[in-house]
Amino acid sequence: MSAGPQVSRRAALGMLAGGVVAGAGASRLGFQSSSGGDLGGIASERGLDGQQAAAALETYVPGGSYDEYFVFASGGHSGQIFVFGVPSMRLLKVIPVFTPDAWQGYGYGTDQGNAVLEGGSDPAKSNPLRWGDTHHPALSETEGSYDGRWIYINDRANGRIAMADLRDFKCKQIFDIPNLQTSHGGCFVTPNSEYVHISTMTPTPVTESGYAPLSRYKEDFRGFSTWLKLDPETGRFDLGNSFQIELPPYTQDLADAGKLTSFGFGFINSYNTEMAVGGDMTGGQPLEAGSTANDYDFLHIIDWQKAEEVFKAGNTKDLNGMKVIPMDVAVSEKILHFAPEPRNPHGIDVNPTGDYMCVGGKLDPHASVYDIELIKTAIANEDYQGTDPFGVPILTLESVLVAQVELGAGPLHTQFDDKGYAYTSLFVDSAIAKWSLGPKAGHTDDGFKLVETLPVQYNIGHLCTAEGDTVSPDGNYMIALNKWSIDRFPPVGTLHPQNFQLVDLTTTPLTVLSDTPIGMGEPHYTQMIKADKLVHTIEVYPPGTDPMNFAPSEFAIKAGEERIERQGKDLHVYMSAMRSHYTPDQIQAKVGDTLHLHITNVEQTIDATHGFAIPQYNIEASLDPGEVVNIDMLLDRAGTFAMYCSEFCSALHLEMQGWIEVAPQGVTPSVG
Ligand code: K7E
Ligand code: CUA
Repeated sequence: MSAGPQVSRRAALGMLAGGVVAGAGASRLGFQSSSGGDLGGIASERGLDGQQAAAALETYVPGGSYDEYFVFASGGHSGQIFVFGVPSMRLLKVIPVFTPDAWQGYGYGTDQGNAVLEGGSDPAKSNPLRWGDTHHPALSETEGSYDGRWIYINDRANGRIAMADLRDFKCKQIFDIPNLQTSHGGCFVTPNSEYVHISTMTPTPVTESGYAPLSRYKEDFRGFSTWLKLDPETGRFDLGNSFQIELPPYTQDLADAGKLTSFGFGFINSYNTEMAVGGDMTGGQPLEAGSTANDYDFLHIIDWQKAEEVFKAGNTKDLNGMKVIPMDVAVSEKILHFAPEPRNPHGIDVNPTGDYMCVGGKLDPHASVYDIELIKTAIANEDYQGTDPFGVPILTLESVLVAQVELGAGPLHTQFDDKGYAYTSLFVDSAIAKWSLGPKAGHTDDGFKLVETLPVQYNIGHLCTAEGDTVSPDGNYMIALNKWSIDRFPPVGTLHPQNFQLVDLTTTPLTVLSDTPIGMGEPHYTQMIKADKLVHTIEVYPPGTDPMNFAPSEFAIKAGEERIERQGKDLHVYMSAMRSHYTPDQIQAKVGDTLHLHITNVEQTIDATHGFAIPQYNIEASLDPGEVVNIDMLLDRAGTFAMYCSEFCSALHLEMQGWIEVAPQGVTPSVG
C-alpha cells in the first residue's frame, strides 16, 4: 500500500477544514477565503465535517483550470456518449451517436448527421432507427494503452456499433452488424486497435426469412462473435477484413480482450446455456427460471489470431454479407473453447498484466479467476471435461481456475489499479469489494483476498478506474456507476437520476469524494483516460472542411464567393455564415424545387459557431468555425420562411437571419 502520503494530506486538509487549524494558521498557508473567513469557518458554516471539506478541496477545479481525466460514459437508452471531467465531474460534452441532437445539428437535415444515422439503419428493417441503447464505450489503444484517437460504442438494443472521432468529438460511422439482432459482448478493442469486438446478446434466427419458431431454438438460432477490422488511418470499420465466429445459441454477455500474456484471445461470458425460451402462459417454465437451472455456464475463449488465419484462408461461409467461420471449423481449428463458470455470471475483465480473467458471479458471491497460462496449457493438452451439445470442447474447470474469492452479494464488474488490486461492484450489496489479485499481480503473500468493502449509493452496475482497461492503470480515481440514487438528490419527479460517485483509491479505507446525478440517460460502462492523451483534438476546422473526412469540402467557399445557381428544379445556394449575417440572406424558390444549401462558416475564431434553422421544415444545423454543411430539401410547402441562426453568436445574433420564399405553383418568385 502506498496510501501514506495521501492519507496524511487528507488528514491535514480535514483538520484544516475542521477548524483544528485556526484562522491564523490557515492564512499562513494561503487559505484565507475571499470573504475573510478561514476555511474551517466556511466548513462549519456550511455544516461540512472535515472529510467532506477535504473532498470538496480535492475535487474542485477552478474555472480556467482543466480536469486531469476525461470520462467517456455510455448514455444508455439516450443513445449518446457523455463526457465528464475528473475529479470535478463536470459534464463537458454529450456526443450524439444513435439519437438525433438538435444543438449539434445531428439528424436534422444536414448531410453528415443524416448520412451517419441512415448508414446505421438497414432500410429492410423498421427504419429509420432513431435511438440506441449504448452500453460499452471502448477507447482505441496502442500497445495496450488508450491513445486518444477514436471511441467505439455498442447499441445493445439493435445490434449496432458506432465510431466517434476524438479530433472533433463527433460520431462518424454507425454500422448495423449482420446476424446481430441485439448486442452486448463488447465493445472492446484489441491492444493495438486491430479489431473491435461485438457479439450477440440474444441469439439470432439464421433462417432465410429471419423467422424461426422458438421450438427450433437449438437448431435455428445462433450467436455470433464479430471481429470488425479497424482502418489504422481513419479508425473506421473495414468490412472486407472483418469476420464472425458462429456460436451456440446461448446468451453471450460481457466480453473483454486479452492483453500482454493473453494477447490474441477474446473472452465472452454466457448464460442461458439451458437454451430456455420461456412460455410461462403455456405450461413452460418462466424464462428466468429456465435460464438459471444449470450450475455452470460457459466462458467462451476465442483465439482471434487463429480465427484471422482461418478467415484469410477463406474457410468461411457467407451469411447476410458477413464472412462467418462455422462452429465446426471454429472447433476443429481450435479457435473456440469453453470453460465452466458459475451460473449466470455477468462481467468478465482481464487484469492489466493479462494473466487473470475475473468473472463476476452475479448469482454467486464469488469472483472466479482464471489463469491464461493454465488455459493455454489445457488447450494444448486437450484437457477437456467434455463437450457441449454443439461439440465445443469444455476445458476441465480445476485445470484453469486459480481462485474463487468470496466478495459479497451480486458481484458484476471488475476494474483494476496499479498495485495489483481488483475492485468488483456488488449490485445486491450496493458496495465495491477491493481484493488482492494474486501472485501474478504482485500479491505473493496475501494471494487472492478480500481487503475491504466500500458502501455506495445504491445498486452499483459498472465501475471504472483511471486508465482501468489498459496495461497500466493509474490507481487514483474510480467511479461507481450506481443505478439508483433514491435519497441522494432532491426529488425531481418520478424518474430518478443515476448516481456517479467518485472514489479516492489512494486512501485506506476507500473514500467517496462526490455524488453526481446523471439525469439524461442510464450509463452502463465508462472509460477514464488521462486528459493529456487527447492530443489530436482540434478546436477549429481548417477553412472549408468537410467534417466527415477532415478534408476540404468540394462545396466550400470563401467570403466573396457566395452564389446561387439554378439547374432546372435544383437550386444550389453557396452561402457563407459569419458574425452576424448569412450571404445571401434571401433565397427565392418555387414549390417543387429542391434546395441544396452549401453553407460554409468562414470564421476561424474558436467558439464562433453559427446555427442554421428553418422553421416548419425540421432543419437545424450547427456550423462550427471552418465547417461546411450541406442540406438538401424538397420544397413541398409554399410559404415565406424566416431562416435564422440558432446559436447566440454575437451582439447582432438576433439580426442573423434571412428569408426563403417558396412561391406557390403559378406564382413567379419576386426575384430570380
Ligand atoms: Cu453490466 Cu450492459 Cu455492461 Cu449494464 S451491463 S450494468
Ligand atoms: Cu450566428 Cu447567431
